[in-house]
Amino acid sequence: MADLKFAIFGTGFWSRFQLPGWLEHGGCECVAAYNRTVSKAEALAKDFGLPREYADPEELLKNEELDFLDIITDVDTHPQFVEMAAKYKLPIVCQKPMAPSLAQAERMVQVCKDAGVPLYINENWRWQTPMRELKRVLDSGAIGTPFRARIDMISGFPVFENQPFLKELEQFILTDLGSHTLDAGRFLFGEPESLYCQTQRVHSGIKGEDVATILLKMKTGMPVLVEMAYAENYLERDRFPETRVFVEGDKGSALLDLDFWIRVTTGDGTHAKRYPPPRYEWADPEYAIVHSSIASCQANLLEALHGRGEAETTGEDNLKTVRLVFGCYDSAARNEVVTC
Ligand code: 89Y
Repeated sequence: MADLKFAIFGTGFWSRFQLPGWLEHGGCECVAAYNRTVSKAEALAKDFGLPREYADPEELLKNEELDFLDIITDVDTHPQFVEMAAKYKLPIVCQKPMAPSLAQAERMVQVCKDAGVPLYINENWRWQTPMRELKRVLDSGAIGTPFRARIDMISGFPVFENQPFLKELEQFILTDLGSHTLDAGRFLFGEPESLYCQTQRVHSGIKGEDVATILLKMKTGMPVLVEMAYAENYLERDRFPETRVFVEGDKGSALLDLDFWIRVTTGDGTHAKRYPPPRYEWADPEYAIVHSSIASCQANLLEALHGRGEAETTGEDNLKTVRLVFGCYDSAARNEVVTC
C-alpha cells in the first residue's frame, strides 16, 4: 500500500516528537510543514528532511496532495484549521486539547461530520504502556468488580520551563493535563454520571489554575478521585509525567505505581511487574512515557487512516472528555455537583 502523505500545521515543541512518532511506524511520509513564523518550519524541515515549508496554511492545502493533516498548533487555532482542512475534504488529526471551549469542540466535530471527513484527536495518555496493562488487569476480573479508584498526576516538575505558553492559559491544568487524566478515567472506568471539582492557583505569575481536585461519580456508581498539581513544590517521589492509579475491587486491588510498576493484590498475595514504555531515540527522556504513548496513539490512528481498523480517539469520542473538562470548570465556579 502506498505511503500516506501528510502535512503538519505547527512546528513548535510537540512537532519534534509527533513527527518522528509518525515516521516510527512507516507507511506515511511528511511532505510539508506550515508555521506562522516560517523560520521555525524551515528549521524543522531541515532537521527532518521535509521537502517544503509554508508561511500560509491555505496555500499549503491548495498546493499539496495530502492524505491527512496533523494539527499541532496552539489550541486557539484548532477550530479555524479544522474548518479549513474540512473544506479541502482532508482527514484531520488534531492535538489535544481539542478546542478552547466546548461549543467550539462541538462545532469542529459537526463540521467534519457534515464534510464527511474523519477527525481524530491525538490523545495519548490512555496509550501509556502501564495504563494499557492496568486496563487488561481490570478487564481480566482479577480484582473483581472495582468499587473505588484514585488517579493522580501530582508533580513539582517546572512545566513552564519547556512549555512557557502554559503560563498564559486562563484555564491551565484542567485543559492541559485534565484532558489526559479524565480521558484515562473514561478509558479505565467508563463514563461519569456527575462530577464535583475544586481548583487552586499556587504559582504566582501564571494566569490559570495549577491544582485541581475532581470527584467523578461513574455510571456504575463507583467514585473516582482525580487529583492534579503542578505546584513546583518538593515531593519525595516525583516522576513527572507519570500517573498513579489505585483501584479497589471486591476481590482485590491494583496499583499503577511510579516507575511503571503494576502491583495486583488478591488472595494469592501481591504480584508486581514493571511495564516500562518502549524507548525511542528521538524521545526526550524527561517525557519518555508521554512521547512513547504519542507513537502508540499514532499507530492506532494510522491503522484507521489506512482503512484497516477503528481509531479509539475520534473527535466524537474525545468530545466526551472535553465535556468533562469544561464541566469541571463549571463545577468549580459554582461550587456545585454537575451532571455529565
Ligand atoms: O502539555 C502536557 C502534556 O500533554 O503532557 C504533559 C504536559 O507536557 C504537561 O502537562
